[in-house]
Amino acid sequence: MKLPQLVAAVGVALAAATAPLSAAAQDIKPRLIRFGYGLVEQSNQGRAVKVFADEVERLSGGKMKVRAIGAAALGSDVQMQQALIGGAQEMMVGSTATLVGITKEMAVWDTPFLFNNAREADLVLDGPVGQKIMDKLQDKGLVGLVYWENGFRNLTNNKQPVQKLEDLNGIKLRVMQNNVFLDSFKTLGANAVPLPFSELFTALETRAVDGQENPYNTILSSKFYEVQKYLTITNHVYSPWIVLASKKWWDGLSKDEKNVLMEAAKKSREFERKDTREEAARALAELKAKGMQVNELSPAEANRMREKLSAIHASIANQVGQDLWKELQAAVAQARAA
Ligand code: TK8
Repeated sequence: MKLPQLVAAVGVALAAATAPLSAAAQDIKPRLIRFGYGLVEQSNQGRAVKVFADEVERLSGGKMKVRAIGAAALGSDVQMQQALIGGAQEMMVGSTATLVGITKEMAVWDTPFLFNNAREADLVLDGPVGQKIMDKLQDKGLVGLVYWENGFRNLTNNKQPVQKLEDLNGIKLRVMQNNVFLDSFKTLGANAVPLPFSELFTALETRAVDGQENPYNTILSSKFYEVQKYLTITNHVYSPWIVLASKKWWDGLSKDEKNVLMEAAKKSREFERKDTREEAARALAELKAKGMQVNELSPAEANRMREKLSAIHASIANQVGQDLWKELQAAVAQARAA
């Protein structure tokens, strides 16, 4: 072989090795994936599900199709989790907080003031501790693919501006269905009521509850500003979302099909976090423009709240086990120093 021929031959071989296997050559069957989520289509959650769906279709050469069903039309987070476990639904995205009844270790993500910023959250969630907790779902019939950002949560209510801890007294506050959230807000003096997200707007509208807490993005996309007057910037906890598959269904997929879903999930995570952060950065101004009265806590009051909430750390550690709790604290410290 002459040198130019050799170069050409090596070039062809390299191209073959690095080109993605064409979808047609892979072990991919026609599949319909019912993917449920709780927020509306025009939300950060809805936009990212769309990215996931498009990516699955593209990577599978159109063989795998995602039917995205938002606005809790397939049920609340908890109902969808059960449908996944039973194999009646293939995929969903929802709060890790609503999984605590299934996998108790998920409670670590509900630790108040665990992360100071999104960078720390990304490092810990995408690192070994995040993976370890995600893997625990498998014993319960669920497969976790990736974490998305729900975001830092802030408080809204319809009674009075919350300027100090005592202002929470007597406020009937909807919380996610999990004991850490329940304990957190009881500790702060609120009358905490667990309710599925799918019932929240109506509960606020009919004044069955006075308030709730969620990231700016959700307060905006779910139009809570229509039924809530006061917003207090608390950033009391960072909530992840998690993309889940039914294990019953997942176990029947080929390696190539699993790869398509994993790749698409990673792509959607990248998109979702960026999109969510961009939206959060402008959402507060929009909520003000919609008429919400916004206040920040004074540093002294923010500290009082923080201190009160540290009282529940011990019970979270007990619930998830001291070893995991220590691992988590070490991972956070490492992320903070990075
Ligand atoms: C959407 C929920 C929501 C969560 C909540 O299904 O329940 O307040 O923040 O994002 O998962």
